[in-house]
Amino acid sequence: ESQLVAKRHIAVLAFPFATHAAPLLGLVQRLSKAIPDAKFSFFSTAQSNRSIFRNKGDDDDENENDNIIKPFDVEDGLPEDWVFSHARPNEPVQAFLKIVPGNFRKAMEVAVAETGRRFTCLMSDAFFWFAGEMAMELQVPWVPLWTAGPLALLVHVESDIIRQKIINDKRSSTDFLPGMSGIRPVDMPESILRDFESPFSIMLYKMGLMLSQASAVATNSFEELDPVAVNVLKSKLNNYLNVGPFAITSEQPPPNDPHNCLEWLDKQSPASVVYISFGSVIQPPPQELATLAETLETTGYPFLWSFRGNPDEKLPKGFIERIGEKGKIVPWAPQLQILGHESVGVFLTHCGWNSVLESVIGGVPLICRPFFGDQPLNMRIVDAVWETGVGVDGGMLTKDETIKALELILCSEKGKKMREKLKAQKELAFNAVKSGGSSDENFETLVEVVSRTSTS
Ligand code: U2F
Repeated sequence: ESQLVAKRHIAVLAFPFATHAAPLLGLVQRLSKAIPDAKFSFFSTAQSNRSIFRNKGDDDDENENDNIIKPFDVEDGLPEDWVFSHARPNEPVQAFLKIVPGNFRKAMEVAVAETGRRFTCLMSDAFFWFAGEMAMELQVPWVPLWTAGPLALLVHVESDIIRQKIINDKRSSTDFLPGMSGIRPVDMPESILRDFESPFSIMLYKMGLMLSQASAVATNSFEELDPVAVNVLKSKLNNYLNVGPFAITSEQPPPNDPHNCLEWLDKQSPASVVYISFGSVIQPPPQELATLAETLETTGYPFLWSFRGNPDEKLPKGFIERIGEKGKIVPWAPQLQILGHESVGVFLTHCGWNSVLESVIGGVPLICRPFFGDQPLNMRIVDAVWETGVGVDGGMLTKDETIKALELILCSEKGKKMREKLKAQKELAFNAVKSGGSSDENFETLVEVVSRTSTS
């Protein structure tokens, strides 16, 4: 046993849906370079592991890394003959949450047996509050990664008081909380004020309670982006560490551009193109897709659309033919490089946190059409606090509202101002990741916590 103790072995428990596992793996790759004697066992579903480990690239360096970061598949909880249905998109998440943490425990035993090393640290997606309990049992540090922004995290940490003041005392904003002035009930994730009972909401609630037990909480952001929320969280959590933005701290694989989006962008004028993406999972309802298509056709702005599902079936008849070279619709796009391309003038987004950060790095103003979770909050910060985009309140995009937002960003002085503000944020981001910057120093602390062993 004593022989096993000293060797670092870090378990990493990933949430295998949306853009969660890939940023966690990116962080683990950075850590593995900083802690060369550690082994990392990375636990996710077979499907998730296949997709994120394949995207890692395959030069020699990476192969060497494979011995150090080893993927282990955990059960996904779905019947063998299961097929995805757009009518029940949440099925995989629901099935998965039913079998945690047992599926993780099983795979973790395999990893310990295979490596001959017991775990010295437990990293996880912050969603997994039970990883905090597992770490306590093992008497090792728990280091969760929160993949969204600081304000969204603060909301979960404060969910009891928010529920009490807004639901019981009928307060109309969260001004009573430091770091949260100007946030309205409509901006809150549904799990806080409405949907209390779903397994997902319960998980988020328990996460909010458990995070104070973590040895460190990492976040994909940088302190200067939302200093007020960051400071409140620093006072509530041990080692609250903003170590991003990951888009510029992690090595990015070369752009994967089979549909030649970047070549198409080269042919467009500067700051003229509308880039549209609602992230990795969301498909707006049919009526809204039709309205958006009509709006693009009427206004005539060139557009690049990363489209989930089959556009021939989902978009109005004849739209694709009529648009011709004016628009490009692809199943997946190299978003980071697209947002960094000078032809892109505006990003119509669902406000997923990764997209919001990537728009800062690219300096592209946003039109925000949030759907769920942290997205309405992200919209509120972009629109009302940073003033780097336009929010769409009340759900669906209407034609008038979209035209107005496009004109404002693409053709008015206000749009120019937004770009200037984004330029300043971008500079702060690059300063944060430089040697001696806030994210760089926070990463050093993270390395220290993750490397702790019970003998050190
Ligand atoms: C969940 O977000 P999503 O995965 O739906 O969306 P984002 O956080 O915006 O991340 C999407 C990522 O996928 C990339 C894009 C982002 O890094 O660059 N991408 C791409 O490369 N090409 C494409 O055509 C489309 C996307 C959740 F829904 C959000 O509410 C959370 O904020 C988020 C983080 O926790 O996770």
